[in-house]
Amino acid sequence: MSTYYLTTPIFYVNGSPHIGHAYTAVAADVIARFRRLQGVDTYFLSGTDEHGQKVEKAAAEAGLAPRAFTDAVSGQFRAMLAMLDVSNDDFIRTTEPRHKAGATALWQKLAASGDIYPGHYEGWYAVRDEDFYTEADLTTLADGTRLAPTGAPVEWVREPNYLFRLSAYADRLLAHYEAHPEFVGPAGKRNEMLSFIRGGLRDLSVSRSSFRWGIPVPGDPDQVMYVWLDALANYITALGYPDQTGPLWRFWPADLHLVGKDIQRFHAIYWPAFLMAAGLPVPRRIFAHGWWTRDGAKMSKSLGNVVDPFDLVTKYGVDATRFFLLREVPFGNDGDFSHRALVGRLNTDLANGIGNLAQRTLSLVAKNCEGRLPDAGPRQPADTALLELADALPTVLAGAFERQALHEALDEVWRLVRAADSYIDQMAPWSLRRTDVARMGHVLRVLAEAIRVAAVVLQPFMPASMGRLLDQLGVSADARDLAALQAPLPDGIVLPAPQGVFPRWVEDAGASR
Ligand code: ME8
Repeated sequence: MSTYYLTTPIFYVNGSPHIGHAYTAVAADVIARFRRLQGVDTYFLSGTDEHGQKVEKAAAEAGLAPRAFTDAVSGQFRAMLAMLDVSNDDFIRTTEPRHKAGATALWQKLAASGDIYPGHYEGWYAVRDEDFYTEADLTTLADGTRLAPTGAPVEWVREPNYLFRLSAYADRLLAHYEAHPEFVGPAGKRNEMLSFIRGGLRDLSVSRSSFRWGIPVPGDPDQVMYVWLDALANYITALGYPDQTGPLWRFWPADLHLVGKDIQRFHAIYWPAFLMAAGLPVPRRIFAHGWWTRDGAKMSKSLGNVVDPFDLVTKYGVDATRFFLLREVPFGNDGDFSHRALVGRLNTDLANGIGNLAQRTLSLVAKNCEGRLPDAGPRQPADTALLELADALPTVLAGAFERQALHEALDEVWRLVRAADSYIDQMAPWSLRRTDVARMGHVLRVLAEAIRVAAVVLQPFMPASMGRLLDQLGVSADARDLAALQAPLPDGIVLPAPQGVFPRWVEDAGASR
């Protein structure tokens, strides 16, 4: 059986979860759920990144010991995943003994191969990014403040520490990029990574000695590991590294690291170089999604305009939130969050789209067919056209998922929804009731089959609502994967009374039920 291992980035616990974290997590969840629907043996990892100067500083500002602080904030991320219906198989914390042991083993392996050596670092560092910068990267404000390209303030760091021989891996990285054009996506990001490598890789400082909140460097108690080496290791420590004989190791190398565009370089350059140095296979693909702004402006704590995922779910519901995040923006591009845009999607695509289509069809079945699913009849060309569109959907979506084109997958489903809408209008089963009852039944059956396909393939995006829709279509819980679509719905089954799946959003009243 084929395997599929995918990961979210592990979230920094310096602050509460926001829409960006929800986005990464929901997108990864949709991909994981689609693989499971395909019958693939899937493993989906998320977790929290808890060490480093940024987190230590946030704990101090909160007046808490780092451990108590990270326990609390890590709990918020776990709660966010549960609230969003994210189906991760494991949740790793970098403060757990299993992770510390694995990261220590990775360090020892890199040291033993001669790729980590003692030296010292002198240069600019941005705590907010946990990243090093050169003079050429910086801009200087009128008051003399120096800023990284990300807008993060930098400080001058000068300390003895250990370096990783990144420079020695440039050629191997380039060869890998050459041999695996799919290694980094989207394509623009691949070019960016290639020019970074071609621009020359300098050895990377992989330890810090000016603070204590980290994993101690083996054999040197004055140093802690650089938080990115510590954090990236989570993808293998969660599988049991250094033990390569355990039950989870079959999932390595990862099929997909899903990341935000700001952290692509750590994943697409440093991480594969660490793995090459450790003699391990590198991940198959690293895909970067874009960033969300709010009402056109960058979100920041100081502007007080950060979108809180808990608020979104309370206000709009889990599935409308999940759907909006993936429908609104081509995956890989930046997007803008606004109440208006979300309500637009909720009403147009969900309430008036698939929700209305299902409600119209199922209430006609309830009223005119004694609540029983009608039998399939002889097919007319319009029936065949609609069912062909539906039957092709799983394969078309599989192709889109292969490229993480989640927006394309949704476009395709909505093509079917629109086609089914036109079909019901043209066939007018409400009139057939008076002229040709048998044909009315056949038309409703075609619609039920088409809606079933849409609901099955939409489960990864909106698990709970599509579950309810499949209940109403009489699809048993064990017949909801892609393979089950090969068989038609059973004739004559009694369907439960139809109930609207997506209430329309009415301003001021919220969602009307
Ligand atoms: O980077 N829009 O953690 P993090 C979209 N600990 N995505 C956003 C976003 C926004 N406005 N803001 C943040 C880290 N993200 C590291 C990862 S992995 C070994 C270590 C995304 O909590 C961001 O791009 O700062 C990243 O993918 C994720 O949220 C976690 O960010």
